[in-house]
Amino acid sequence: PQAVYLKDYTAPDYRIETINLRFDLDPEATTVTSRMEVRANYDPAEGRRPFVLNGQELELVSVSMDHDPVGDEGYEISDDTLVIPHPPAHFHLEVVTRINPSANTALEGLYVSGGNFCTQCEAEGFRKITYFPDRPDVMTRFTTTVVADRKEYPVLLSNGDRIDSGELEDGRHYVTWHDPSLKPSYLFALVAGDLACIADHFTTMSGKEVKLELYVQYGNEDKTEHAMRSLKKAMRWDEEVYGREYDLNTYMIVAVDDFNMGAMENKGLNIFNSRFILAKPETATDMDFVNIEGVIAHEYFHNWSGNRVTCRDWFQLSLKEGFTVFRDSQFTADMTSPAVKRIDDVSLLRTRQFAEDAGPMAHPIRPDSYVEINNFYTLTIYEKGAEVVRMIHTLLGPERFRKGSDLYFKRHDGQAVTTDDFVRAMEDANGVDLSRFSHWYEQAGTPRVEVERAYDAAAKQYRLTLRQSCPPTPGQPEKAPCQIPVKTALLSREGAALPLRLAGESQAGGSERVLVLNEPDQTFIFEEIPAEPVPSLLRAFSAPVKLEGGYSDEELAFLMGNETDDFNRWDAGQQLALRVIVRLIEGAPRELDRGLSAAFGKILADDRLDPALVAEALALPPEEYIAECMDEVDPLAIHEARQFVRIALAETHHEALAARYTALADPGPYRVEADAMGRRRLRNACLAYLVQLEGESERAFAQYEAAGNMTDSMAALVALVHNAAPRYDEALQHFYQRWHEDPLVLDKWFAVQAAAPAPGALERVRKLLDHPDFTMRNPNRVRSVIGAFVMRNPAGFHRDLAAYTFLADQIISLDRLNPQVAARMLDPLTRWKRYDESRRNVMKEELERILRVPRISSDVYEVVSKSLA
Ligand code: HT7
Ligand code: ZN
Repeated sequence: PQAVYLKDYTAPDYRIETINLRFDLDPEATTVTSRMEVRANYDPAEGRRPFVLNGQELELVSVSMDHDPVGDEGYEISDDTLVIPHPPAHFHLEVVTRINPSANTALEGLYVSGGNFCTQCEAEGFRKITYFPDRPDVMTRFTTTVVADRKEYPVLLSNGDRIDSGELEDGRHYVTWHDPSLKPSYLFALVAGDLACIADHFTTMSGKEVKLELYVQYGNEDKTEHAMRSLKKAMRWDEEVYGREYDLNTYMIVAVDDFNMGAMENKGLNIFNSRFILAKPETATDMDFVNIEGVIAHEYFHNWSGNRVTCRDWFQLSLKEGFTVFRDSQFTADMTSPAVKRIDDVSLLRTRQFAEDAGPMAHPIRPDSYVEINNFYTLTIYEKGAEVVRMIHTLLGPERFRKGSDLYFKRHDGQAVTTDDFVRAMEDANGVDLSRFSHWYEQAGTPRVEVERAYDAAAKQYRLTLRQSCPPTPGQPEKAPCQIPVKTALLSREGAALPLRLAGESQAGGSERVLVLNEPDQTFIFEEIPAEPVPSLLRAFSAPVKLEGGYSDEELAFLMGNETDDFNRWDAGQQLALRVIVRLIEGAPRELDRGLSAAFGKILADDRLDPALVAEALALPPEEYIAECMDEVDPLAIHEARQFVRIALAETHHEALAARYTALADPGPYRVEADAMGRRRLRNACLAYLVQLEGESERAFAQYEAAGNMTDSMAALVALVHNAAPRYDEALQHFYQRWHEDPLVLDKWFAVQAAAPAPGALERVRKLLDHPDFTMRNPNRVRSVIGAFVMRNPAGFHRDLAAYTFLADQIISLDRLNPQVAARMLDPLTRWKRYDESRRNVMKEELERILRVPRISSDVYEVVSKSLA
């Protein structure tokens, strides 16, 4: 496989003015007729250039140009292109191809899911449907006719407006769609099937009526209310916060069971993994409800950040994904709790994105090269990309950021642009210079910021020296300093945020400042500080960096009790707990740290605090985050030390945990509102501690039996299964009997078992793979068993070296069916250098074995070869 480089980008040689597509649908042999009007995008006087169309796994039936058939001598065909060597400057081209959607197990292009046809074209799936210059800067207007058997496929959908429909012979019918917007091929979509439609409507800010249609399999209609409500909330929010209005007459969403990722923002016809649509209290947890709202919003927001303004090439992926994740995180913060949302986002970033940035696949948010673009839908592109947009927001403030986004959308509407264009719009709208910011786009790796503090009592001066560095990453041995906004306050020993006056300023300006670090090191001097303060740094995690604040345990305890920034208060607790666990791993005596225990007790008892935040504060850092902070990772030692602290906290605070658990019982009807969810979250956090104690498992079993919603039911089941508590098997069996016909709930049943850390995990997972309900063809099921085991169960997975061989075997089998999902499962093996010698050797051998497999996909090849380099 060959790498593609950003430096080789050139504008397309041909524009497609219009495309007319006709699909004669048949599961085994679908015929696709494509008619394009094509025009040279270069000066034809300089000589003719070949017209190159991408195509993969297509059976070519015929080619005609300007209505005349073209014989084999008139074109060149390879495994992935069709080339017309000397076309005129303007012509019409008809290409007829045949494809087999039911054999498409990779779920890219046109495939069959649950008996229905659907498409997935991002990033390069359109080339598996027909020959086309399949790149995001070739934008055109699509008219699509879908023809299929009326009985089997009564619903025929594509992008835009329905402009024609009718009956054909042999029981077939057709619908023609015209999309008035200019769009790249990756936003094309088609759906055909027998689906229930839930209809609603939305009046936009200018008074336009938009039809909203949600398509699901019959029987699931009662699980769509939350998705529809979320869509309307997202549409309103985007009008209010970004001034963005929906442009088409209809917004359609289709839920499918077999989907490689979460959802896809196809213009006017989103296709979703059913996991991010279907929910009712009996089948979905609070987390599912919140995620559904977030994903619906994310895809909706893409209508502007992604569709109306799209990416010039796939190196610019973070242009749409980073910005859209930032927008959806603002939305979720507004709909739920800003502090909880920030904590959840930063936890994800620090546990998973930081690891990616320190591993063999590390890449900048605007990569320089890739072998397989599907491997670049990463936490770096999405989450770090969103953090970079957030830093621009922090530097400019909300009003100036909005001016920048208005200019960006106005200037580039209908265009395919770059991340530089985004930053330039922010600069031009506000007359600021963000040129130092470009390193965030160009450099991989997580910067470190070290803090040195000094207080001069005589001069009443406080000096903060911030020193930045960034470790080398593959292909980038040296790093330039980044522009890092460090939101800062100084807290007096009484806990008050002091007024801040920097040296050179005539008067104090507020009690919180964004210090902008541009150089390798910089000193900030604060005047008139009456006594040595405790600095509150990087508030709300104002930059995606590793901060080394040099805090003592006492200072961390002080911050836990006195910080006014919710995120930093939570983080002080995490840092203290992390330190305690690391000391235990390093051999400290097995005693519960008194400071940590006291802080835990204080937070648990404080019923004035938001219960959701209390639940966050009681949680110990995840094992993956602890691993991130260690030089050599010993997953079992991490698990044991963390378990020791969990059990000791439960024993010490048994009564308080039980009292809080009882007091939080919710007698009212189930509500999906932030306050009710927060109460359930805290109650279930208490249960998770309690169930570890002798005699407490009955409490979890009783909750399991009494639960009237999936949140409580699942929390009890996890508590029982992950502690191998008495009667856990009974609960599992009951759960299976009750839910085995609901695929999304059955995924939870598989996942809870695959993520159980107790010895014997590998054998249990092998059995799960033999279960009649397991299938490699459904990505959700693969993620719920293999994914949960290898990515959410570090102790279970790393206990037995044979698990590495097991994972390699699964990847090899899965790669034949679905390379995209197979490549994602490789993640834990790519970290082989972080472990002790015996683990390292076996992981490396398994990676080498994968590489020797004949005809391995480019997806798996890229990840394995980079991790062995
Ligand atoms: N933009 C979408 C990405 C996506 C995707 C990418 C590769 C293969 C399959 C895929 N399904 C969806 C989703 C999003 O970020 O909104
Ligand atoms: Zn997205």
